[in-house]
Amino acid sequence: MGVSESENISSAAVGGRKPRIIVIGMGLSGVAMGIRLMEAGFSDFTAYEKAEDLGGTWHYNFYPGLRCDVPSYYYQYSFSPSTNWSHRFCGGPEIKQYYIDTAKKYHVYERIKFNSGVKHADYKDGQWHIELENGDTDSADFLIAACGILVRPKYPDIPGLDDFDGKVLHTARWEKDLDLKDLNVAVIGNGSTGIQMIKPLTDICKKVYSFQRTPQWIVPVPNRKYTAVGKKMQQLFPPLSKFYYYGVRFVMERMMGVGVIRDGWARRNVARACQWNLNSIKDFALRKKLTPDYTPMCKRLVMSSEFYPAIQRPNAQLVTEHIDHVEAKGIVTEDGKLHELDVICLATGYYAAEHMLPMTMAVENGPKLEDVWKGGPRAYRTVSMPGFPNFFMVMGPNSPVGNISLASVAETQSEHITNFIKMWSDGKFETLAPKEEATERFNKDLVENMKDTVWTTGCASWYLDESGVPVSWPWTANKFRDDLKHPKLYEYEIS
Ligand code: N01
Repeated sequence: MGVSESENISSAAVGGRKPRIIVIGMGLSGVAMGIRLMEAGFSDFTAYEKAEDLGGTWHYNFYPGLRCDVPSYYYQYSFSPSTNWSHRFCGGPEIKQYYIDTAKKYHVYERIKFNSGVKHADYKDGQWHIELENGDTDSADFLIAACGILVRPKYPDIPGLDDFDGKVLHTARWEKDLDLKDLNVAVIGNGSTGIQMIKPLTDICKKVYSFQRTPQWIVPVPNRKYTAVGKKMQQLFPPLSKFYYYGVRFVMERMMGVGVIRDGWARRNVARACQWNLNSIKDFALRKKLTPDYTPMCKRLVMSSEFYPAIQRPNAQLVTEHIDHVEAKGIVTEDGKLHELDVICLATGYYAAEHMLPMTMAVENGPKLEDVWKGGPRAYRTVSMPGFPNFFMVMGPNSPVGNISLASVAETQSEHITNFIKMWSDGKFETLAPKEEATERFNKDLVENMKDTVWTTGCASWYLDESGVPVSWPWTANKFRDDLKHPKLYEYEIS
């Protein structure tokens, strides 16, 4: 992509009307959106970010062992590959720094207002008007929500949690400089987060208890360190890093991307790798406790070569008895046993279906967000909503969150949105929103196609909404890119 690194050059690319644009959220989705806007020459935008820095997930999370479970070469923008990744799966701070550096490189960073949570958005008199939590207001021709998915931490409803004498904290609300050395620590939850924490905690804690409600399938993926020579080669031959990007993308999309949407060799191979990994546990009783009774990838597949060795360390204990309650000294399981603790870590996940909430939205003489999403979030092709003119989402409902890298998803959606804004700039429309019947058709089709996906094969996971329908994409990555590249204009209300 030819994004100019100079604002003046990119501005020159625009010939028509100059839109005013508001972007909400500056995680990897918002940054991708900002870059695409800059590329198109739409530099009159402000990005509002409620945190004090950019990064979204990678800003809020800094628990021990935090790493991306997608290879870093694929968890970056295709147009701005890093030649400096330290590992195959890099840690949180390194990923956050990549997005900060990229936002700065493309002059997005200076358009961000931090500590600026948006409370409400109104569409009135042909414009979007927003109100911030601090009372400030702003208006624009286009409103783009890039508010993220795994944002709102889920706190478990465990009796007595407030009575605990020690510290209780959610992994997404970690404390800087928290010292867990020589302490007795519990991790409740064994999704990607809980499992990542066990090895680093066993390195320093006196005792680590992993409270498991449901076992997870775990695929082993050694986290290779990249050599200085390899990095130098990429710096000397920049096409090499693009080659790595597309190579990893090809493998991930053919393997995981296809495996989740239909049965076949990809799903079977992932299952074999998981079973082989599980068989590495020699203690039969422990292996049994760690054996899931559902198809691999039904829940988000956990990638780790460290968990099984770590949970077999002398200072680690897997607890499969269900938690009964918490009291001052620790956690009491249903067998009446008290596990004495200093710290309880809640790796209990997120409210994944709460896109944009708690922000409210309303259109004059039109819909309110809370009404249209009463039965769960719903969109047209993941990016727009009927009745909400000139409004778009990056990582909106049913984005392919379980299929492909979110960086790639954000790129595709940002480009789609920018193309519409270009049309506005060229005077091709004043307002645009998808038709209700097209949105209904899309969602019906989506639900129908979910039947073949692994997410509906019989497990509970954050992919499922309240009615049990996965909030992901039931088709291939190529179809996603193709659909968003070729919008069907007849499916939109255009004025
Ligand atoms: O959350 P989860 P997560 N009592 O919802 C358990 C991404 N991520 O934070 O399975 C006891 O997957 C719950 O048990 P069960 C990644 O996409 C990415 O781990 O419902 N246990 C489960 O074990 C991931 O999928 C990276 O029976 C309770 C766990 O808590 C997503 O974030 C790194 C409980 C929740 O698992 C979410 O992962 C980390 C209760 N009351 C995460 N309530 C990257 O590398 C819940 N649980 C990008």
